[in-house]
Amino acid sequence: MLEEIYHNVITGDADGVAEGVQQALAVGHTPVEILNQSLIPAMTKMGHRYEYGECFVPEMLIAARAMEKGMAVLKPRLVETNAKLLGRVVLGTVRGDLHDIGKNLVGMMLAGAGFEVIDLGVDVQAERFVEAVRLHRPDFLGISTLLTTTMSGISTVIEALNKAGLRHQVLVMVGGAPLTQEFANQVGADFFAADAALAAKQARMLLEIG
Ligand code: B1M
Repeated sequence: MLEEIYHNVITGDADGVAEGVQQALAVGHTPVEILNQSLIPAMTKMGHRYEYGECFVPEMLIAARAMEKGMAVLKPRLVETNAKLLGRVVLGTVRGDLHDIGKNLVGMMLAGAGFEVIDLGVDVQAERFVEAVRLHRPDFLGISTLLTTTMSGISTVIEALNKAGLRHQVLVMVGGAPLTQEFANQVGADFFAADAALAAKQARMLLEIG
């Protein structure tokens, strides 16, 4: 069943993915199993195909839409929580970058861990991040990027926060495939999370230890 979902993401059969996810949940697979054993590996496979010239942007886009349809079914299960709100996170993908599947997943996991999530979307200018921090006074600012060409956008956001005198007010969390802890240190972020589950776990831990 998980293999069929994997296959349907790759071929871009969005309805097949949504149905497959529903069926997998019905027979007792956990949302995290479905993510880690079918949806994410399928997108990783698409990335490799693209890298080797075996598929092109339209195929990636169609696969991404199929994955999003599966994630929409999973979302209520991932965010199910009885916990009262732990804190607030403002989240977005940096300017010039339109990738949002990973960021959305991070948002779902944070919401599931008990955070209020304010999602600014994709292609977010530094000024919008700053304004959102000023307005919402979040505990965390989460910045995502998937492209090596937009990584420097993260330091632009951090510099803008510094300039606005807001840097001390918020913990900056960064993530996305090309990033590392070393990069996070270099640009003056507070922490790097390698995946959505770790992002939620680390954010929770940091708030708990104050
Ligand atoms: Co794009 N793309 N893409 N793409 N795409 C990559 C990233 C790429 C690695 C593919 C490749 O070459 N193998 C490559 C980047 C190369 C590089 O920079 N070195 C690439 C490229 C080149 C491009 C274009 C430039 C292609 C073109 O037009 N010529 C273009 C750029 C457009 C733009 O952004 N301006 C482009 C476009 C697209 C689509 C629109 C077709 C589509 C995006 C659809 C969407 O997001 N709505 C797309 C896709 C789907 C991909 C791949 C195949 C899959 C990305 C994904 O969703 N992965 C990707 C290849 C790959 O990653 N293997 C690729 C699944 C997702 C769950 O993982 O996003 O890594 P990920 O998120 C993880 C972690 O990184 C982490 O947690 C998530 C879940 O565990 N994480 C965080 C992410 N954000 C975080 C934030 C945090 C913490 C953790 O805290 C705030």
